[in-house]
Amino acid sequence: MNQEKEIQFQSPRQFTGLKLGNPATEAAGFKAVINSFKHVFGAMPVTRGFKALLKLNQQHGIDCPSCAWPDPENRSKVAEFCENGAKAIAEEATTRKTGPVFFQRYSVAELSEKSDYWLGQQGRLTHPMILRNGGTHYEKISWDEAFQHISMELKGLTDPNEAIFYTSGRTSNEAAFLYQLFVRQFGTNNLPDCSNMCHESSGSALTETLGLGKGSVTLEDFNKAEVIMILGQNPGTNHPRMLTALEHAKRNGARIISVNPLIEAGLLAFKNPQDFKDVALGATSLTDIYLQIKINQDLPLLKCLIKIVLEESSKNNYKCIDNEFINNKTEGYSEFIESLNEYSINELLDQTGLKYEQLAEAAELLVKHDRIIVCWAMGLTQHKNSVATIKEVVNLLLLKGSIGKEGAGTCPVRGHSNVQGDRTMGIYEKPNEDFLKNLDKTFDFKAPRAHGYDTVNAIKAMYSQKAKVFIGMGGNFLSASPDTEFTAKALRNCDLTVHISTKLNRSHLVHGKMAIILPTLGRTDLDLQKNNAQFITVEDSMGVVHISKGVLTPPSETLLSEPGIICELAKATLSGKSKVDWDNLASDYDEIRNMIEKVIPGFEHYNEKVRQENGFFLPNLPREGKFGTKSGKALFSINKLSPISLAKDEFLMMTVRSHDQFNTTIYGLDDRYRGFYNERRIIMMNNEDIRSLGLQPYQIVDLQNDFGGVKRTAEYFIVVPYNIPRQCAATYFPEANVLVPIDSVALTSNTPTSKSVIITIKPVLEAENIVFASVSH
Ligand SMILES: Nc1nc2c(c(=O)[nH]1)N[C@H]1C(S)=C(S)[C@@H](COP(=O)(O)OP(=O)(O)OC[C@H]3O[C@@H](n4cnc5c(=O)[nH]c(N)nc54)[C@H](O)[C@@H]3O)O[C@H]1N2
Ligand SMILES: Nc1nc2c(c(=O)[nH]1)N[C@H]1C(S)=C(S)[C@@H](COP(=O)(O)OP(=O)(O)OC[C@H]3O[C@@H](n4cnc5c(=O)[nH]c(N)nc54)[C@H](O)[C@@H]3O)O[C@H]1N2
Ligand SMILES: [Mo]
Repeated sequence: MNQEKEIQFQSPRQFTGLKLGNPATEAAGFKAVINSFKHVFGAMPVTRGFKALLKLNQQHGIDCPSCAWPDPENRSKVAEFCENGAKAIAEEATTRKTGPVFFQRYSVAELSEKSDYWLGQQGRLTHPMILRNGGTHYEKISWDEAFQHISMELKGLTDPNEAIFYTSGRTSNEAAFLYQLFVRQFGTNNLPDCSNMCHESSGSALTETLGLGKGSVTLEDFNKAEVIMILGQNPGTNHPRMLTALEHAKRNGARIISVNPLIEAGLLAFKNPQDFKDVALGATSLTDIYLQIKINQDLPLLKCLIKIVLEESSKNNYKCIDNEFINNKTEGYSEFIESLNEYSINELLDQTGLKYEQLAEAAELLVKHDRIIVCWAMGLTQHKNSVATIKEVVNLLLLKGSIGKEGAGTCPVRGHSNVQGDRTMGIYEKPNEDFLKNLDKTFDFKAPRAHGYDTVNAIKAMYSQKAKVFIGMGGNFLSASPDTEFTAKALRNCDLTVHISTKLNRSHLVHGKMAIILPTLGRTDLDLQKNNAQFITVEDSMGVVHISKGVLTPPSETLLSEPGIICELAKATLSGKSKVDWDNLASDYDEIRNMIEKVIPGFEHYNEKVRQENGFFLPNLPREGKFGTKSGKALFSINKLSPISLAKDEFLMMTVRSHDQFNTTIYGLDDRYRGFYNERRIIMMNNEDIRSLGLQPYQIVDLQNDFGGVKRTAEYFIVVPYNIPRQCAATYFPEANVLVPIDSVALTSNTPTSKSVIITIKPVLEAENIVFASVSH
């Protein structure tokens, strides 16, 4: 057999044939519609495809499993989805399958040699599969056997803290609540989740300053905003339905300031394929002021803007800052103002790479208006000083009194469709005492109090063999995590790795001594329990809880739902020790929601309220201009600059998403808006940098770094000239994750610094000759 083959931790380091186009200057339009249909109908029969698309984001229909952008109340009855939502549907609702025969055909090592794209294209998982200790192939087992294996391993641990229970943000409120209940009854708070790698910095910064780790705006605020700032976010690709909100805002007179090292098409203009005006008259232009900043210089930029605003307002008796708000609702203002004296405008400006005039223009908008929304995503959260940067966003808004009033506030744009809900349900390694007390009382047990591992600490615990069992509720832990080689070794140290998944991914192939795959229903699948169709609920980026109900025939009758799997696991593992009626919960999700209502504030009359037309809003104090901090005031904070100094040959690299992927799921090989086709192993560089390094466009290079005494290399990338500031570079995630050091994390939030990776670039030579990639136009 194939025992001697090695398991590959990454997609093959081979080129697929780069084709070059031009970067787009607007997003969506008919190309997006055509692409949607191409993906959906390429993966399933036409009737199935239409059935899914017509239910997507409709009231009580399927909540799109792509991003967490909220649904408008007056939604389109036929097409309330975007190109990338359609791709997510194609990916999940595909009629292709990876059943037991597929796993007989390929050994695990052989599968690991395939690309991430290929793995995803093989289709839905249909049966529980086991890879036995020393085995080469996954084999089919029964559900009962699978649960027995897992529970035996869990019960055999000397300490419950030797097990890790990861969650990806697609898990429903119901499944998340049951999962954390099971895990805490088992005896640990080891509940890391994808949020640790995502918006954790936002949560940390907002909780500290405003007392709630969530954004304050609603969709309605976009219609009333005067200024919208968008930092570190690429909505054209990652939150396309946000463009409709921006379009409406523009029509109502809002001005948009975008801050990004790349000129992203979706920030420039939007051609709404559903809007008659756009189709007839052309795209709506979005950004008014584009600040093409250097990577991770948002903190100096914000300080600079604040200083200019203060300077301007000193000329008119400080009328353009909100003195009443500052006096009544905030703390720490004078210390904050004083701390700004440490920096001069020129010095701050210098770090951003921008010109004074550009900033002055942006500052003028901030001086004149106070209905200001600030949106941000991964470009702000995945740096060492991310929490400081986001706290500075809060400073700016507090100065203007722009929190808790119409058309204004914080808008961290969440990623996974229920990542915010999962945290609300208690998927958190550092749960608060009130939540635990409610759990204890409701379920008559004592939940563990010691904090558990977050994602980075979970990887380290597995690496050092302090943790021995890994269970993943969705996600692709290996490929999403930093430092691929390190994480792979960590997973391979485990006695058991288990994945509850819809699709095959690399985390199934880089496994512990024993590995189990538990296939589950996805969002689009009809979920029948005791012949009754169930729905699940999710919380969007703005704190609206609503229903999602699958309608499609599942890929196999064997599949269990996520709540079903958790209940069986809990019964097998906790045996007589749990007083929870797991069977009752799994057979009727209303029962789960009744329990959630007892434990978590804001869910009173859950079953009733969620059945209302548009679901319901969770309580949000900052939205009402109130703050859940100790003093009840919003806090100004002092955020020191901590500039990264680069050597002459070093670059600051950000790892970003292409237009054709959902995190580690690769839908295709194009990045249409940026003008790259059929290739992912590229590094975007400034032309001047290419020249000064003595490199040439389209030559092949290795990317390297040396952090904490460990040398890391990402092999075979094609140098492509691109419009990006000097000494900045961009590659795609997950190909470049090998370079993100496990110890390089954001202060406080412990989020890997996936957007601030220091690298050097080394030409690949053959017989001392430069090697070029073949490129076509
Ligand atoms: N189709 C699709 N949708 C998705 C996802 C997906 O992969 N595909 N992923 C989902 C998830 S989990 C998430 S978290 C979100 C991610 O959504 P985004 O945060 O939009 O995703 P990224 O590609 O990581 O893009 C980061 C953006 O920040 C910019 N940037 C990088 N560094 C800096 C910086 O230092 N400063 C500034 N100002 N900008 C910077 C980059 O140029 C890029 O435009 O999208 C969600 N939606
Ligand atoms: N370098 C770098 N690394 C990053 C990032 C970055 O920008 N740069 N971004 C980070 C961010 S923001 C995030 S959120 C993480 C994402 O990390 P994860 O959430 O762990 O990764 P995904 O790729 O979203 O997970 C995809 C897998 O989820 C499974 N799945 C899909 N739908 C379902 C479902 O309904 N139920 C179940 N049980 N399983 C399902 C499928 O098997 C699929 O293969 O990655 C992080 N890693
Ligand atoms: Mo994310």
